[in-house]
Amino acid sequence: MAIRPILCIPDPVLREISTPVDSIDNEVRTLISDMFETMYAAPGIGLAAVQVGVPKRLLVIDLMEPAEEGVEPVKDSRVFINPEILSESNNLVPYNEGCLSIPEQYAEVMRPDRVHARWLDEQGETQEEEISGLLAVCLQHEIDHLNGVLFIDHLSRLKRDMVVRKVAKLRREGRIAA
Ligand code: GNR
Ligand code: NI
Repeated sequence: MAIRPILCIPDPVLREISTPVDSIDNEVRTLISDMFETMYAAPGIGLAAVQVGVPKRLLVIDLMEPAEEGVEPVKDSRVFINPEILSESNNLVPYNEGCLSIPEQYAEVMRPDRVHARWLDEQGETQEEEISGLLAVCLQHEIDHLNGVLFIDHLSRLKRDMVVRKVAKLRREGRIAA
């Protein structure tokens, strides 16, 4: 197990279209466990493989609440391989999103509140589920990553440019890696 470095904007790899996982071999299994370790350390609630520089259609999610005093958080780790959105609701809801690849920036994004999704689990079994709530927000955010899309792409040009400039400033000031 290893924590892998997370790519940040404007790294062009984040704009690549990830390719389907064709077999769940040991390399993919190692990648999955490294992604969980990287996500928990960050900490974050989701991570797409492309964020650690591997443009494969694979993402992990754990909505686990941050640890409260004296209470062990319950892990609820989920793996989505080659995920597809089969249909989505017409009802858009706002959520204040952040992204580990866009450090310290948050903005409200509108997305469908429910999606019908299909994917392969870690065992290669097909799963299909109606997903809502924070899981729906996070899954759509992660699937966007597989298509080279970032949450800032859902904002107005003005708001997006502000975020991009703030991250550039953080980097110039040495407050984020590279
Ligand atoms: O940790 C994360 N939090 C989050 C909050 C609101 C909407 C989406 C997310 S995903 C993000 C981790 C990340 O960047 N995944 O790609
Ligand atoms: Ni993200």
